[in-house]
Amino acid sequence: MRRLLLFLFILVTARHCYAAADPSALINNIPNRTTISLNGPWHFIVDPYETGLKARFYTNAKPRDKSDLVEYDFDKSDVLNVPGDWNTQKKELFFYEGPVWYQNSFSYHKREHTRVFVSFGAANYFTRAYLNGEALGEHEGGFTPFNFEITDKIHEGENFLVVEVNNARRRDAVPALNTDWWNYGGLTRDVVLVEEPETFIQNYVIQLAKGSNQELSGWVQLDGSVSAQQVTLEIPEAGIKKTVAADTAGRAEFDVTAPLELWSPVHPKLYDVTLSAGADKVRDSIGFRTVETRGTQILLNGKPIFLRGISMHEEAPMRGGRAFTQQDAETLLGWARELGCNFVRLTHYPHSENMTRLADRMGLLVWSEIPVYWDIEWENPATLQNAKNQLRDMVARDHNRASVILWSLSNETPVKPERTTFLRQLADTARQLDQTRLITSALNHVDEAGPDTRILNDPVGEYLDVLGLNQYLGWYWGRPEDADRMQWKTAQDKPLLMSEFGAENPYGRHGTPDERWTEEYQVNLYQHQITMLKKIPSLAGLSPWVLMDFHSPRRFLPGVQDYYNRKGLISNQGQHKQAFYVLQKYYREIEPAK
Ligand code: GCB
Repeated sequence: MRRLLLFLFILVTARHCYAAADPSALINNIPNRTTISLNGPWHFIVDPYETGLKARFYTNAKPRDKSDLVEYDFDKSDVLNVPGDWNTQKKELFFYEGPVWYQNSFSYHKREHTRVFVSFGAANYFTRAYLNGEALGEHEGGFTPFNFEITDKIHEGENFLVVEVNNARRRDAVPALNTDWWNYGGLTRDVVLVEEPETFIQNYVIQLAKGSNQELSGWVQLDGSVSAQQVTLEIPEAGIKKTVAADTAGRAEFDVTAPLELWSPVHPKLYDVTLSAGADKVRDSIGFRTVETRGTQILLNGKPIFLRGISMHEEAPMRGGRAFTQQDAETLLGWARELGCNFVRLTHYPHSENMTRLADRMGLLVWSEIPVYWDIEWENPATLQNAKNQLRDMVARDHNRASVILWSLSNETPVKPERTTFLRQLADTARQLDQTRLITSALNHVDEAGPDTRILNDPVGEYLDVLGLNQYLGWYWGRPEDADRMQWKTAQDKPLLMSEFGAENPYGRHGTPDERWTEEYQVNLYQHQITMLKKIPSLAGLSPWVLMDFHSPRRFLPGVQDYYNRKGLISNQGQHKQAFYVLQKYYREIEPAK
């Protein structure tokens, strides 16, 4: 409770002067908690001039009498569906960037000895939340979950939440002003009330200890006044039942040894895990596996694994807009499976928890990334703190997912000392938060060493376990055929993932292999890239760009792009382009026999 109050205090008082990294206040594993959904239609007011704060929209005022002046009325305002971005729900909001105020009334029946929180799966980008006119707090970052305690503010009977969500781009934000994806605004993931006992399990990690395939090691963090209590871990199928005492800060640590069936893409074994402490009990489905590197190899459960991957945005197949449903996750990851993947790169920000949980069940390995994208304010301490917070909460949500093997710190950031210092600090933070996963970044700083040799040479590689390389040979430079002769080296002797390459064309647009914007060009490029990739000794996998066409504000070509980046192997309507089958064939060839 004290930690939560401290966190809220910092959020409320200091949007731009964060203190040192605070522990995450996140309640994890929301899908398995006692929750009441607040999803559904919410009234909204578009507020381009930010009038709402001064006009105190959060009070949801009504005129007291017929002479009273109130210049807004949520009840008479239109509705948006939550979850969902506003851009694809209302035509007139497609290009809108700025504040939108949401309001939702709900009734609640109070229960004794129960604490109540409101949890947001994500809201893009900056959020201020109020319950019954009282401020709950603020949150920055468009893709990480957050929660506020409302125990003392929630009323018996009728209540109203007002939430301002502002997706205005800012120079000091993460990401900053420029991205190649649509800036979908809004309450883009589930909003729920969470009910917890007075002292409850706020978060926990139960994973294999680094370097061991039998020893489970982890911690449980309690929140509440009776912090020093017993915590029991049960994994019945593995014969594990262990009780340990939490310390006065509510932290309990576990070390248990048991023979375990290890999780892997070919055997995505999940165990039912239960944690109990006093009146609280939390269940989860957790897989156990090890991941490490040896020289230029990635080892899963001690054995080298080649990552047959694909990059993807969190964009909804068919209907468009931000993806959030279980069906969206099933379609996207189902396509990855059809392609022959054992790995997905979830770019360029943490995707919804549906995705990582489904990846756990399907046996897909995951690269999960924070939106430190292109150029941001490397020298701004608030920007660094913001990136750290997003990293912290990405980890806090998904540190029990066996599928997640890579935390990515950034994508295509320009090489300069202040950026390298920034990323080094993020790498340190990632290692403090999680010693069991690998750290990576998608890099693109390449030196020429002769006409046909390129060296990935980025000082940030020193701080990573795995090097990601985005290279657009045959699209942004050179011709697809140049790939046949190209040799790739890396400044650091570490596993290399070709994290992006690709070519752009709408589904069904045909021409010769040298004609840009055609399926044939994309096929040609994939064929030559694959020839090249096969010759890179340190290659540990690839995740070409990209699974499905996605909306981008930087792609203008009429009749070809129409505000879509069309580098998808699948169109946004689900049509498979010919290059899909080129990559599928390669993946089938290299898939080890089961
Ligand atoms: C990149 C970026 C990705 C872009 C892609 C492109 O290098 O990482 O976000 O969408 O190139 O299509 O240019």
